[in-house]
Amino acid sequence: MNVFLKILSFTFLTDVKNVFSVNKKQHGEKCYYFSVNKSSWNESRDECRAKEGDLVKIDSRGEQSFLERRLRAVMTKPEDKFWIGLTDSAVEKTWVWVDGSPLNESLKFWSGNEPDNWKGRNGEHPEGEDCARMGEQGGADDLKCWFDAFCSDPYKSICEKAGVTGKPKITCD
Ligand SMILES: [Ca+2]
Ligand SMILES: [Ca+2]
Repeated sequence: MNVFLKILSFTFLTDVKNVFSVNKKQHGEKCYYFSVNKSSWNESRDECRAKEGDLVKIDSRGEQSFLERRLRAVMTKPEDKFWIGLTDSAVEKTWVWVDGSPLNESLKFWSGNEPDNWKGRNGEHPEGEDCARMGEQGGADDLKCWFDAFCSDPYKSICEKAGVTGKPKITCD
């Protein structure tokens, strides 16, 4: 219960002078930007890096819980899911985060039968699904709301960057 209360007490920053503040949320020492631009996974990543961040890497159950809850509030329909910084495009079935670290087996939140590396209804995507997106508008069972998808498809995305430690609290520049 304490964990839940902490997650619910995040700060909403309303400084409109920089781009991370418009749609950003602060959790722990990280800042998040929920981009409403729809683009491929690679383009989404470029967009995050242009903001001096990267696609989000999920390091804890608390972080997954925070993001899952936040997405419920911003998703406009069931398929309105968001790219995260996880891909198996280099080696099929080997999922790695954007910082190069492997997916921790005890910290994965795939939905149902995902990842299924679907190749399309008529096999029109022989490369399969190699990028991860997340979100369940109605809430996810046990936080499990990751789905692999075609990297070239346009979706919204979650960028993350480190907060700036200062007094009295961490801010998102
Ligand atoms: Ca795959
Ligand atoms: Ca899939």
